[in-house]
Amino acid sequence: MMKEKLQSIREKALAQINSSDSLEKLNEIRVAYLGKKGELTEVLKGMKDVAAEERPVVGQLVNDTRTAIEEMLEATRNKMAKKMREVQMEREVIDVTLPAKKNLIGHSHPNTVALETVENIFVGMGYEVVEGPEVEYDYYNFEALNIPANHPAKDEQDTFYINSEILLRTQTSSTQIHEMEKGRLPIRMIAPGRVYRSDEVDATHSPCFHQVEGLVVDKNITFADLKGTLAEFARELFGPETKVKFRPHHFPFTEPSAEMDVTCFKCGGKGCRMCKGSGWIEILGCGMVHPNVLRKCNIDPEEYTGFAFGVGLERIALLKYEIDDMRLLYENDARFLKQF
Ligand code: 2NM
Repeated sequence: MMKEKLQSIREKALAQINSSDSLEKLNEIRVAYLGKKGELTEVLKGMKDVAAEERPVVGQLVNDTRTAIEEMLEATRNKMAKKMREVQMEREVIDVTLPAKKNLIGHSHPNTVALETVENIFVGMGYEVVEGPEVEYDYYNFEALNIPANHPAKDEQDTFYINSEILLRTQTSSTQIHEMEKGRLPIRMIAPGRVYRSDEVDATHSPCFHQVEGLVVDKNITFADLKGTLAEFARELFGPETKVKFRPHHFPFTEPSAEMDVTCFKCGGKGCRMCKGSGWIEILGCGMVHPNVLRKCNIDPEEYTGFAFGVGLERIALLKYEIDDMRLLYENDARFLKQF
């Protein structure tokens, strides 16, 4: 009776283990047969009803059954774990022959490219690149540049004031005053950087833009040096065929002053859409440093003379890359920027 019962338990358990498909299922089977209230445990509890002489044989049989079920559970558990590992490995396999994802690398902003071009031209002519503060004293931005207290450029309408003495610089010439004040002569420098003016945003204006201003101070510097230098700059920037012309102009910090035009690099001077039919494109302002400016910096205008110029960086970038709206430079739309 007992033997048959054990035999049937054993067969039932092994059949269930064989057809189980998960570790949870195996555990359920273990509990159902070997647990505290499991079938085999119940059999063990009934041992007291077995005749004393049969007990060792039945006891042995119970133990054998238990061992058989445990071994089968263990083997099946191992088989399942192995199978799961294999499935996992298969899923995680990396195909090293697939093409790699491209790293997206950015590139320089058109303003940066234009700045580096301008810097390289002047560094090639022996100039130093000097940067100065964007927040300036009124003195360095206006007073020392021969712009008197009642000058319209100082109007609150045009200038961002921090207080009555401190403002956001409207030009980088302030950096050149700092440099002249140091008293180290001669000077050959360019001062690139951000400048601020209270302008409405449109296709050619922004309240914050960039300038590169140049300054040379030495003995015997004449307007001929200015012309030769800026003509060479124009040729290097726009091509060797480029011609320049100077139109009289007024700046408070230079005398005489001029604006320089270059022959249109698109039509060569014949007149086109780029130069609005004139053949010329205005490119920079320049002049001989005003004696008052030199004197304010403790430089004797009888001994030293100098020339200076200022270019708008955005203007160069817009021209060189034929961009028709300055706002595009600041919107940071990658679809636009990646064209340059
Ligand atoms: C310009 C045009 C003409 C200029 C003058 C000076 C300084 F500091 F020497 F006085 N720096 N830059 C200057 C002259 C700037 O920008 C259109």
